[in-house]
Amino acid sequence: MTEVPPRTQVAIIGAGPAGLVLALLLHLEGIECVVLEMHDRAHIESRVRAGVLEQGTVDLLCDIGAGDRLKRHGLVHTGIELRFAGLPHRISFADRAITIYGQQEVVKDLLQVRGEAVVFEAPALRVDADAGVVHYTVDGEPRTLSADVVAGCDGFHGVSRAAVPGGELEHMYPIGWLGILADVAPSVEEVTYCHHERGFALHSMRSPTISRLYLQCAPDEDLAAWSDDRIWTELRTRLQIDGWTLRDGPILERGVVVMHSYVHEPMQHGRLYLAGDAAHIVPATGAKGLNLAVADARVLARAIAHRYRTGDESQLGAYTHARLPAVWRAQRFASWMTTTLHPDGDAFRFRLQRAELEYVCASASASASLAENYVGLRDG
Ligand code: FAS
Ligand code: PHB
Repeated sequence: MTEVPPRTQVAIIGAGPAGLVLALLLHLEGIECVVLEMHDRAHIESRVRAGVLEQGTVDLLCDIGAGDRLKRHGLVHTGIELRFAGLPHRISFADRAITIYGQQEVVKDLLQVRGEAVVFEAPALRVDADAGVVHYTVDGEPRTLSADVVAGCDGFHGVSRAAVPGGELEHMYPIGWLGILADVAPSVEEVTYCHHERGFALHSMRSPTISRLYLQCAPDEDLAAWSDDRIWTELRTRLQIDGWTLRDGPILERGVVVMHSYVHEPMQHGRLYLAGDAAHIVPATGAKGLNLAVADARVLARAIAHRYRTGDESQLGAYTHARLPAVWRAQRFASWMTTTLHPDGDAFRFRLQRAELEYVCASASASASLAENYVGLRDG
């Protein structure tokens, strides 16, 4: 978008999955919106993040016309693997599935369909939630954008959350993930979570030729201390089972993320509504972050459309109430996955984790519960 109007119906801060899905849903309802994104297009299309899409997320992206490439290239999985004590254990999703498809591909697809609503390199500086005004800059020039509704979809490090007074519920895990994207065919069929004496490891993928792998490390791990050899050796050691080999290859991208749980209550104030990581962070072990962001956008879009169709603001008023149960369900599951799969050096807790994993793999109801939470509860 070149010329930014001083006023619109809905101002959206952030062109991540939450902001872009909201923009497209509002467009399909004939509601005007402007998306302010601080980075340029190339940056947000190259950012490696999530990779696991729940069926509800896939269905929504397809329904709004951003699912063609996802349907062609997404890897549909009907289970995951848990590995511990040198043995593999498959958790079946029965008649349900997840789809492996890179978050940056989702962002590319959404920009393909609704990129014209986005103003790039337009960082928001401050939000006046009562007045519905966003203060931002373009080429360093201060500007304002007024709107009936402001959607704060600017992630955990954005400016929107600061404009919503309320409670910050948080838990920092003493756990980091050293993640790599590698130019090598995956060595596993399905996403594989591994509990090992030396620490957690995860083997995921992005395509039949690109692998995504993670190693448990310290939250402040020094990436420079990890040569490619050391990374592959540690992955091989932790993931090893008989009759299986981990293929290695050139590392395309690497980074360290901290395992963190966070919920901002309420998720709204005045004309400002928070969606996605701006309102909540779940540790990536549960693969829920992207899916929660898209589900927030769906509920917020429905409430905004109802307001414009009927003049009734009650659904907007109940937005936080509508979203928090799903947010806490995801927090519960992601916290369970994180505390069960990451050894912390304590021998007793390690045996408890093993007993938990053995129970889940031996009990039909426990593994069904894991599967149900992993693929996403039907009313996510
Ligand atoms: P995002 O952070 O994606 O988008 C926010 C946007 O706002 C960004 O484009 C940012 O540039 C912009 N912005 C920020 N401040 C701004 C300002 N002041 N003005 C204008 N724009 C501003 N989730 C999963 O479900 N599965 C996974 O496998 C998974 N892996 C992850 C791996 C990593 C390394 C990380 C960091 C996260 C991972 N997540 C995963 C979680 C992740 O996917 C987030 O939940 C998801 O990006 C949330 O989407 P949004 O809320 O749209 O926020
Ligand atoms: C990923 O593919 O990046 C991925 C998969 C599962 C997770 C987290 C990340 O739990």
